[in-house]
Amino acid sequence: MLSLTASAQEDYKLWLQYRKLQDSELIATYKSKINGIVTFGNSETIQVASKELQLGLSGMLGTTIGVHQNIATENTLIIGSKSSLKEDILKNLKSELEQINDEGYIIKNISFNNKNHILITGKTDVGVLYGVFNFLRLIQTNKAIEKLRIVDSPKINLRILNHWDNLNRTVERGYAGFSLWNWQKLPDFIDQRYIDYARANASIGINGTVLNNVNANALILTPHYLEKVEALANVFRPYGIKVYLTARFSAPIEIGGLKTADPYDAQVINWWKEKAKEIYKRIPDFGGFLVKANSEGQPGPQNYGRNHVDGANMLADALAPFSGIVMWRAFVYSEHDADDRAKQAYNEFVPYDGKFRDNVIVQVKNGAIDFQPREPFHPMFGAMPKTPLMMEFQITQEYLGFSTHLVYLPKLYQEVLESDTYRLGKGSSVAKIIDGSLDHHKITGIAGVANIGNDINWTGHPFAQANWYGFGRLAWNPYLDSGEIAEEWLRSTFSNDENFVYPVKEMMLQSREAVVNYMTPLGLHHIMDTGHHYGPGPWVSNLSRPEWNPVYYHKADKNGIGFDRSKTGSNATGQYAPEVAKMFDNVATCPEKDLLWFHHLSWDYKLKNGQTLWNGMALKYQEGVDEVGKMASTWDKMEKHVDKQRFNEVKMLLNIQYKEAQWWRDACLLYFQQFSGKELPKGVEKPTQTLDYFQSLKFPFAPGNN
Ligand code: GCV
Repeated sequence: MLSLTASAQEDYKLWLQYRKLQDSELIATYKSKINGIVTFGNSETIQVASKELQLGLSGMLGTTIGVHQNIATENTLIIGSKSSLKEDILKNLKSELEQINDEGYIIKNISFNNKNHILITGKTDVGVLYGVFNFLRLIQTNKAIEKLRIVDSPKINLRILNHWDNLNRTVERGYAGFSLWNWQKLPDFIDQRYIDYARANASIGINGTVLNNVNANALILTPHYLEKVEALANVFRPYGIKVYLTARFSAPIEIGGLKTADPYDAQVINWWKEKAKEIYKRIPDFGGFLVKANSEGQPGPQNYGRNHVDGANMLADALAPFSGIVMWRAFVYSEHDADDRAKQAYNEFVPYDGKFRDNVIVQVKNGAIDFQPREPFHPMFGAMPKTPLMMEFQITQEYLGFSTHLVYLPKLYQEVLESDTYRLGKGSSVAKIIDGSLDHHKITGIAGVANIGNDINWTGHPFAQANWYGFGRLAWNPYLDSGEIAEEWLRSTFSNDENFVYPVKEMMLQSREAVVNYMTPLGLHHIMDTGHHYGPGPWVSNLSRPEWNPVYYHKADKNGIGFDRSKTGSNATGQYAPEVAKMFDNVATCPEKDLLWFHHLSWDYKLKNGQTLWNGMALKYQEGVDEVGKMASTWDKMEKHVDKQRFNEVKMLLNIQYKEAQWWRDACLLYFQQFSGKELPKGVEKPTQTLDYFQSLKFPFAPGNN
């Protein structure tokens, strides 16, 4: 019979391990500061906050930390929001309270009636909950709690996970098992997972979840499913998490019995209004709709000769009376448009700037193609000042080795967020666009395509948990450093031992560049195998849509390799601000990491290090393989710091990653060598197999590919 080992349960606990601290002196110090918990207010949110504190503190300090009825005792931890706290406690907090927004929090050592306490407060109970999780993180990461004055608020309003979960529980691009949502057992059966999911999300500040796939099924909007959605919304509410759904644009036909879904049709308009009413009756704080329309075969307003604005605004009007929002995706490209795919979303959306309703936010992927290991930032971020733009990152690793490869994604997120759009001159970073600080938008948002499934460890790879965690932390504050986030995560998830934390943090930070190097160095992109996107497939050229074929992207021939997007090519560079366009246009100033994204260059082109393009590219592939080798040897030294199960899991996965990095190197170099006609340079290992062998590999049941 299958039984869960203790360490498998550790996997399940994510970064909320709360295991007893190693350092007994530290425990004694913490204990001396925290005798008990005193709560003000009795909302469900305050109750879960108090429960979490009891669980966390008792676990980490190895003794029961209980709830006290009042603050007579010395050294309590006081939690409660502004509206429930005593006036004499509040009176010294004026300036801190002015600095936070509704979800913000304050953690402060205070003295009350001549006794010392730690206060966690905010303007709302959810703010308090965020403060509680932050306080627990201080203990988890062994920080001092003597002179606390933490005043913090999220910089982005909508911090949302997008689940690409289908109603049959398969997950599009999901590599961690089936969907968490057990639709058949809902609404009456509430899986403990739903609660733990909410705890984990709240602990990193995520405040929304889109439950179902953007390739949507209209049935989610029928009463049968809405009842189940309502049950989930009830579970998530105390944790500050709102539920959103994807809306299939043709739902009025499919489940409404109408003949059309034309956004100008009065019956259609009315159908959506009634649908919104019905949803809000069940879920008064329903967040709104996420829509993929006229993209990859999904229905949309263009089916009726209307445009994105018509479609989005119609839905926005239906939701507006209830304060709901529409997240309208800009991931569009068409097989009928001969222009460079990278330009199409911009071409289609930028003319609509300023035309969307106030409760519409346009959701834009981080790059103009599709969640590649590296893409320059999407030009739309610098081009629609009158429209709130929401970032869409992918947390699940569709193009980055599924849940088999260790790739620490916050490094990628940070690179994008820091990119300068130059929209208002130097210093107009993508982060400033999406947090609204540059254009003062009312709604601001960031979405991450979830990497979560019903695997015991949630994310398939123990280190993929860090990507969920890091997404949440950057959603809260897009200016955080990915290295600091990695450190926090390691300390909370595994150990505070610095002999573990520092080398493993280094390994995580290196992992993103490693995957770029062994898959798509120097700006190459979208050369993954067809459909499932697992493994290399630079040779694929037989798909019905040209822009689905890797050959469309690398354009390798005997003269060279790369996509000319400069002004002499597709002029995608022209979609950026002049300063940025100029930098990308000129091969001498274009960062080498983006070289072949923007330029088609001869095999003999000289790189900055003096190598020819062919040699430099081959060496990059080798570097990627070597980096994975180093990651594996770093991990091998960590055995004494990690429980057996997680140690072995990661070890096995790194071994697979090493083999697959070699596979990538060999398959790509053998394929491109046909065009370059050149030998592999010294330092690049001999291929492990022939090109024919690599081309013969098929993966008919690769996960995530519906
Ligand atoms: C949900 C890519 C993925 C699709 C995904 C699409 C999207 O094309 O391969 O699985 O569909 O992006 O983001 O809509």
